[in-house]
Amino acid sequence: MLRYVTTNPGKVREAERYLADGSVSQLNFDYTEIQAAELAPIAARGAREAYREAGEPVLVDDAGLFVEGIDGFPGPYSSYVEDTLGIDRVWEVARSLEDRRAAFRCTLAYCDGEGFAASPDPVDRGDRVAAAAAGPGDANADGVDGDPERADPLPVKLFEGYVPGRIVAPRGDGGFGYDPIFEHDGETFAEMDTDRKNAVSHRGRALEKFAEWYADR
Ligand code: ITT
Ligand code: NA
Repeated sequence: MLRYVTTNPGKVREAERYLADGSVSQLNFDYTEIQAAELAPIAARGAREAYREAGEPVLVDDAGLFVEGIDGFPGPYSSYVEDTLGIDRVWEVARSLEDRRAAFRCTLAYCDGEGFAASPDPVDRGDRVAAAAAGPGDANADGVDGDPERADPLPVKLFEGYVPGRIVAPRGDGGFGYDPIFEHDGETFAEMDTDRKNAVSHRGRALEKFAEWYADR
């Protein structure tokens, strides 16, 4: 059984749409979130820790909101900022910005204790072309320089998704987290139902790639 590692039931609801009925269940495990400028090393390290905890295949989901006009903040600190400032005050900060463009990013990290077939690029970065809001970085670098995690031999496979949008005054009551203040194509994510959000979202894009790989691995 694949375990979807998150404390956030909203993520699981979205993920279930991509994975066969009964093939995945939530592992409510709060893995250590290292400080890093990128989501990939955080997710990769979390996947190794979760796999060692669970002893069965795990998929870690690390996401963040990157606001262009404030250099990609809160990015990897999105969870902390939601808990401390809250989304209404994030909107208050953003409303004073000339440039309210933003992006959600999601990195999925899979670990099952086995190696993976060699591939030229272990991360599918297909939709990262417009990832300017997320800043530079190498998603393949699993761990930062000097990080002892880098030497961890447990293989992890990464999948990424990205969606552009802009920060707006809160609207809608669906979804979770920053959804009410993130508008894509005229609607906030909180105004969309799960299928509609999945069809365009960072998580949906990452899950689509994962599900395809997982089905014929
Ligand atoms: P886990 O780490 O246990 O999975 P979390 O909610 O803290 O739960 P993240 O660190 O990945 O997950 O999320 C960072 C923040 O971004 C957090 O405040 C989430 O509510 C928010 N977030 C993540 N995905 C989101 C989405 O699809 N829509 C809106 N907000 C999202
Ligand atoms: Na988190």
